[in-house]
This record gives sequence, C-alpha cells and structure tokens, in this order.
Amino acid sequence: MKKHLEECAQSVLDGDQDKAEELAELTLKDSLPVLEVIEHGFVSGIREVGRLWEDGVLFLPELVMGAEAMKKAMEILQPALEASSEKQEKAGHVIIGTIEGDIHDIGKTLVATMLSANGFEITDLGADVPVADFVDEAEKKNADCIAISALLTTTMPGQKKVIDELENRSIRKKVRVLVGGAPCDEDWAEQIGADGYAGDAVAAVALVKRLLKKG
Ligand code: B1M
Repeated sequence: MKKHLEECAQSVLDGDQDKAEELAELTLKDSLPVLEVIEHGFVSGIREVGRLWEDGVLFLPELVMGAEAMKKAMEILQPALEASSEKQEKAGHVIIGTIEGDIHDIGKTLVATMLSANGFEITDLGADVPVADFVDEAEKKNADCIAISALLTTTMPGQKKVIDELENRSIRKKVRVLVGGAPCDEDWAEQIGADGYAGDAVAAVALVKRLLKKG
C-alpha cells in the first residue's frame, strides 16, 4: 500500500496523466481504500508540486501538468468514492463552488463528492463563481447551506461578500455558510461571520452534518 501511495504521488509530481490513470484504475481493481489513496497518494503529490513551484523548482507548465494528472485520477476515483459511502435520506441541500476569480476546483470537487456520498443533495456551481450566483441558487433551491472554496489569498474576501449578500437579501439566518480551502482557517471563518471552517473533505462532511442537525 505504501508503495502504491508513493507511486500515485509521484505520477502527479511527474505530471504523467497515463500513469495517474493506470494507478487510479489499479486502486479500483485491487479494491484499495479510495479516500486514503486520494488523500495520501494523489493529494500528497499535488501539494508537493505546489511546494516545489513556490520554491521556484518547478515552473507553471509543470504545475498545470501536475493538476491535469491529479484530475485524471480523480475522474476515475470519484464515482467509486461516491458509490462506496453509505447514503442517508435527504440530509439537506448544499450549494457549493469556488469563489469568483479562483479556478482551483480539485479540493472543492472532492468536498462535493464526499457530501453527496453522505446523502446531501449537491448543487455544484463549479469554479470562478460570481458572488450573486451562490445566493441566487440558494434562494432558488431553498438550500440549507452554502459551501465556498477559496485557494487564493486574493479571492478569500469573496467569501465574505457572499455572506454580505445573504444579509442584504435578509436570508442570512436561513442558510448556513461553510468556508474552506488552503488559505482559510477557523479565525478567518469567525472574522467574516461564517458558520464554520473545514480543513478537508472529511471535516467538511462532519461540519455540515453538525450545522444542519435538525431539532
Ligand atoms: Co494554484 N496556487 N495557482 N493552481 N495551486 C496554489 C493555491 C498556491 C498555494 C501554490 C503555491 O504558491 N504554493 C498559490 C496561492 C498562493 C496564495 O494565494 N497565497 C497558487 C497560485 C498563486 C496560482 C496562480 C495565481 C498561478 C499563476 O497563474 N501565476 C493561478 C491562479 C489562477 C486562478 O485561480 N485565477 C494558479 C493556477 C493553478 C492551476 C490551474 C495550475 C492548478 C489548479 C487546477 C484546478 O484546480 N483545476 C493549481 C494547483 C493544482 C495548485 C496547488 C498546487 C494544489 C491545489 C489542489 O488542488 N490541492 C496549490 C498549492 C496547495 O494548495 N498546496 C496552488 C489538492 C486539493 C485536494 O486540496 O484544494 O487544498 P485543496 O482542498 C482540500 C482542503 O483545502 C479542503 O478540502 C480539500 C480536500 O481535502 N477544502 C475545503 C477545499 N475547499 C473546501 C471548501 C470547503 C471545505 C473544505 O467548504 C466550503
């Protein structure tokens, strides 16, 4: 298993889409634990790519190639992840997306998959989502929760704008707001008046369950 995780990480570091695809398929064929392979294999790889890019060891095309390899593996693993989890009845409706100006969508999609796998109805708005779209969609779908991802320090303020827009439309109390993404933390969530912060997809599921607990 350790060797498999290392190979998964390495395929992302190498930006090798074919290898990432092959390893993702092997994960399913050998019935390996999908979430563990994602988190400790492929995600470790993409985080290392980010670190090396920040240190100037890798260049932007290599960052893009790493992300493409990661996405290829996720395309194969996400349906299995969703199917393997236990479904519950109508846990609540969550609107999720990455805030405007920000195209990072790998973590957001993982969070959406895990929430869906745990019985939540999901409307995934994608990445680079305008502030008003989160609120329009929450109103239209009568959603219980808005989950906003931000990976850039420059786009984080957009999360607060969504909360402000909910206030403007006098529906803040009706909708729980969850924030996440690498630069966010508990203090940020508190500072902008969000209902909570989650550091990873598993924590996001636990938090949304807690926030939407009825009664
Ligand atoms: Co970008 N990038 N990137 N990038 N990129 C970061 C975020 C960066 C930290 C890299 C670095 O410097 N080390 C840096 C941001 C610096 C900062 O703001 N302080 C950065 C930069 C600067 C940029 C560009 C500006 C580069 C440029 O063009 N000069 C550019 C921005 C474009 C834009 O958005 N406008 C850019 C572009 C890209 C790619 C397109 C190449 C690619 C994204 C591909 C894609 O997503 N489709 C990319 C990637 C891959 C990264 C890194 C390497 C990896 C992100 C990732 O997918 N991680 C990233 C470095 C890093 O994060 N260490 C980096 C794996 C993913 C599973 O984890 O997204 O953290 P993560 O999600 C986790 C948790 O955070 C949490 O759960 C997830 C699962 O555990 N979570 C939530 C996430 N959202 C959540 C929401 C929730 C709850 C939990 O509820 C709402």
